[in-house]
Amino acid sequence: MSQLYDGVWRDSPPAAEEIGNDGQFRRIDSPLRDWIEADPDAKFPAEAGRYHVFISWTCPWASRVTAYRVLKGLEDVVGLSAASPTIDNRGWMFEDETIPPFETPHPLYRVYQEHDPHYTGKATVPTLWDKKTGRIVSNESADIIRMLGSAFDHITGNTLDLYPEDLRPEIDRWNDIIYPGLNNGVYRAGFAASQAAYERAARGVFETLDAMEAQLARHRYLAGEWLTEADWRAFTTLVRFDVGYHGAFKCNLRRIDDYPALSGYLRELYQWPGIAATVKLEEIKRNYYALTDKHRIYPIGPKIDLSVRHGRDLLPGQGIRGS
Ligand SMILES: N[C@@H](CCC(=O)N[C@@H](CS)C(=O)NCC(=O)O)C(=O)O
Repeated sequence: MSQLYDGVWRDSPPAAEEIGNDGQFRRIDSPLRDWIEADPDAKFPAEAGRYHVFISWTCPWASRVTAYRVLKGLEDVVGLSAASPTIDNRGWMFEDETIPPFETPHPLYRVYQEHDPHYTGKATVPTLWDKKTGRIVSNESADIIRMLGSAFDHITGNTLDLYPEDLRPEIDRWNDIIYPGLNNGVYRAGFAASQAAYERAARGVFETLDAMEAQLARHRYLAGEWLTEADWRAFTTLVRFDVGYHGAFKCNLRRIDDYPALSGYLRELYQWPGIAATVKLEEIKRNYYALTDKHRIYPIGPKIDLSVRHGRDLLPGQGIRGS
């Protein structure tokens, strides 16, 4: 993968840390981890119109952020630029609306160069940018959704709580299962460079889906009766599964559509007000096959209709706390 070396963008083979001798894919930790806070004296205080997020509609990590932007009513508060669907050796490209000081079109790495002219590392979506200081606040989606989840509440008046204090142990427990087993598990299967590494990762994906199915057959949401962060972190991988990971990443023991509870749950989340507009299934499919098919050919199917009735209202559940 290409990346910046001392501020210069270079084509390079995958970083040695990403594919080990054992053929296993290991995701590199996000290096930029600052925080937006409600406190006006914070280093990055929450302010309407100050922050901007660079995303790709195809990326499951960036989609956590686009989902939260909708759920928390932040569309007019935090700006957004969406990359062109596929990534090439320039990295993600922004060819439509973007913001000063960036020219149109510009690659994502320009944002990292602006942040630090000597930056070394990858340029990944989502990237949360502070227009006022010209700095990147964070490029870690797990942190960004926590910030969007509460830091702007006094500005928007939206007090929906996706990480309620009393449910945190249960949410954290599911996040700790779903991140390695599913969110990153599909990537460890798809980017594996040995048969053994692929099989271990792909089998782990289905063990995780089986555990989720067992929970969701009895409970409306992962943490019980309330829809929380754990569900949205699961959602962005589940919604990509049948069109992308099942074929392009060879996670093909079963489809989500084959799981009665998981498929209804996926449809409920997809049908949540505003969420469907953040899911671009055709772009997602093309991007995953562009990553894995040497001719960049993507399949004509599967046919998916996520607008069908989900039937989850038969289980006890109360939506998002605070609604
Ligand atoms: N840990 C990061 C991962 C982000 C990430 O890997 N994004 C991918 C797209 S799905 C990317 O931008 N990759 C570009 C690259 O690896 O050069 C997060 O959750 O925010």
